[in-house]
Amino acid sequence: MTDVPLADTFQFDAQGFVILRRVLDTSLCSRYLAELERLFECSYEDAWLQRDGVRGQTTIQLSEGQRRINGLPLWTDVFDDLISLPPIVDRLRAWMQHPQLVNTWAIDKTLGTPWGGWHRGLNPDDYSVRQGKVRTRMLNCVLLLTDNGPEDGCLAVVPGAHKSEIDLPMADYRSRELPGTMRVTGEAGDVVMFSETLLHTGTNKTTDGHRTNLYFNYIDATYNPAMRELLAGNQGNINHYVFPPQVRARFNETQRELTQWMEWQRVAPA
Ligand SMILES: O=C(O)CCC(=O)C(=O)O
Repeated sequence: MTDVPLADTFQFDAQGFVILRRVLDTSLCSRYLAELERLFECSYEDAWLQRDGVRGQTTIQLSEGQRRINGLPLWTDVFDDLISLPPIVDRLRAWMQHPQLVNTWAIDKTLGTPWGGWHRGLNPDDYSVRQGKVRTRMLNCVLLLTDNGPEDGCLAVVPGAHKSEIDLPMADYRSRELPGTMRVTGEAGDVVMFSETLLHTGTNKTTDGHRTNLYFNYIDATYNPAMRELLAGNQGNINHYVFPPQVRARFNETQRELTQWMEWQRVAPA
């Protein structure tokens, strides 16, 4: 583990996010894109979701032009290295008490994808700084596999709103920018790390081609992911959060450490 530059910690605290440039090279991005294309073409039985009203399917058509797949390491080992990339892991450990991976997913957008809804994974009281030490109880790492230009359906945030407790009438801001919105743009290979207490959304895509990102989302070990999803009415999600022992067996030490909570989950045999 190397020391995270103080400037990064300052920026993460001030804005609620940082952008790490050129973390993945072009050939890696192409490899990941090809693997995602293969995974999007597969079918998933999701038999455990047949109960009425249980949400959390593996693949979801989010809207016209927009696909999502959840639980990536359940279906392939191609993305495993992303759990232990040093620049990401160093910052997770600097800005969280005890980071543990929960959900992993990919979103692919094409022309016509509409705006998403503004949201945050946790409330601002789950973000704090004490004696110079940042603690966010959920931190999302977005890996850009294609360029994310301002019209490509990029992520949008309100810098600093990870601490904001002022409630706006959100219905007035459907499919449009909140005051102070910033479009988070970058090139293929860049990584955005943001506190999930930050207000964020995905913007609409008005350009040709694909905008494809990976999301590796971490929570603090003191947080119970099963109860979080149960209370939110998304209890099916937990099934793609937990990797069975045969998946974790191929992990290196860092990857195992960052998924340690899964050892204590009882899962059905694959
Ligand atoms: O990149 C995007 O389109 C937004 C993704 C997002 O906010 C989410 O998956 O929760």
